[in-house]
Amino acid sequence: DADPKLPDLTACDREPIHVPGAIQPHGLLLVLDSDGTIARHAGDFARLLGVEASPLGRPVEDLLGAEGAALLGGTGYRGTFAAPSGGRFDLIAHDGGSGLIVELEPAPAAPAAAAEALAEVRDAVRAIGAADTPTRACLEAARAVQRFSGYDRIMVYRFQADGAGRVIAEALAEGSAPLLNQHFPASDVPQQARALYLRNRIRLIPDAGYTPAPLVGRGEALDMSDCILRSVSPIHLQYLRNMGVAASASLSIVVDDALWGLIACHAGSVRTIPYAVREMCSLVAETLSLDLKRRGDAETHAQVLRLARRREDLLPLIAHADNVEEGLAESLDEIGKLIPSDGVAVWSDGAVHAAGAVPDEAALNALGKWLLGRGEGAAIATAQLGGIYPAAESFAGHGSGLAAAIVRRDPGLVLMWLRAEQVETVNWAGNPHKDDSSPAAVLTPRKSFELWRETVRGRSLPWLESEKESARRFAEAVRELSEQKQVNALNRQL
Ligand code: BLA
Repeated sequence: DADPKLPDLTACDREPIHVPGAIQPHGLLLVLDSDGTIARHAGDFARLLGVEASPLGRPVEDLLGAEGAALLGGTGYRGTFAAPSGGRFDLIAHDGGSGLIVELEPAPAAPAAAAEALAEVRDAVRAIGAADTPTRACLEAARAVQRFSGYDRIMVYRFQADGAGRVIAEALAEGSAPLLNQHFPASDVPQQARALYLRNRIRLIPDAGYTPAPLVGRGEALDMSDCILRSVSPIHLQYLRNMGVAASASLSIVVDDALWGLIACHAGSVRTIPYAVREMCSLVAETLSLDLKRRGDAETHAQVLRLARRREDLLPLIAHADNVEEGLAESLDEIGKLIPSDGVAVWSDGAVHAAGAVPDEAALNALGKWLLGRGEGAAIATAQLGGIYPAAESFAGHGSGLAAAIVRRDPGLVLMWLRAEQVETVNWAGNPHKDDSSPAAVLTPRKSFELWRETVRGRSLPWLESEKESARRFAEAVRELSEQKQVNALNRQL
């Protein structure tokens, strides 16, 4: 049953976050008619622009002055201007369907010179490219974003196939609590938010304690998907406040048109990231995205070769034994290494040989019989064995995932690779939450972790295509060896 203290997680996926009808009040938003009059607006024009009267229906020059109005006439970043009130603003515009959407943000007093900014970005790009592992590349990206933004904790948050996420790299200011290696359930970043983050690749919440400024003026719900000032989900704001986070930003990492992860940034006090600095951070996120794509392709290729080499090294050992059953039993550790797994077992006509983290012998024996009796294909790979083989639920963490291949049916010979439950794997790596003394508020990483635990009960990490392929090929090679040995034995008898 659902925990009544938790928000309705299915409802989270339905919150229409692209039409909040309000902005964050650190900036101003205008929707202009085709003749340049103000059709809708949001924000405190009196405080930020010194304009007391309602902006509705007025020509945009009245508010922005000649210098500001001169920036209109195109989309994207249009530049910075001094408002009649004296304050400087960055102006960003985009086509909002029903009219031009213009966003104004207070501009920094002393922006960095272009040469300096470029040099900093170039250093980051080089460090990402030169990193020796993908995780290290993520760390370099996090460090660069930390230098540029001045935020306290920059995390690279990676999504798994099931939508859950994990912090895989982190750059921390002194005194900030680490969140490295923490896991979070898919519901922490709901569906529609992920879809939006593919389209609009940067979010900024300079003050998680803000009061939304409502959109004024008539019209259909305004789609704010591309607005940097978009007011964010109150549930997420509560989550941030519960974590002690006063300001947050995130950048999308997109690989092969899918949301691979986020660079998530936290600050302990209210803090904005001006437009030019956001652009620097975006370049880092884009560079990391391309770099991960390049590394991913190379890694898949290398993995296929590595698995093939291990198979080739192993087969002569098995060929050398009197029979393949004996050869397999003697090479259990090597067989285990053919595919990343926690345990391995060979079921041979009712006898079991196993190594690593595996269920007990009786359970393995029953599993081998069940595999032979299934009468389906010769290979199977599942990350949730309990879903098709209920007895797996008694394995207690061992063997939540199974990749198996039938070498021969009569007499039966079955190879099994087992993966532990993800929770179990995390426990082995050290539960990152055991020292967490944060208040037991509902929307916190700690509660998230518990939720994640529940969602991955009985599930292992998924099997990659290359891993399934490796299992199939190895079983095939063993079958050939076994047939060869039978032929040889017959020849000797003749
Ligand atoms: C959005 N949730 C987000 C975002 C992140 C997270 C990074 C993107 C918005 C941003 O830039 O701040 C989640 N942030 C995390 C996690 C960590 C972190 C896991 O720092 C870990 C270190 N969130 C919940 C629950 C719901 C929920 C239970 O935890 C719903 C019931 C909703 N999260 C939610 C919504 C958004 C969100 C609706 C979209 C916010 C928006 O863009 O309007």
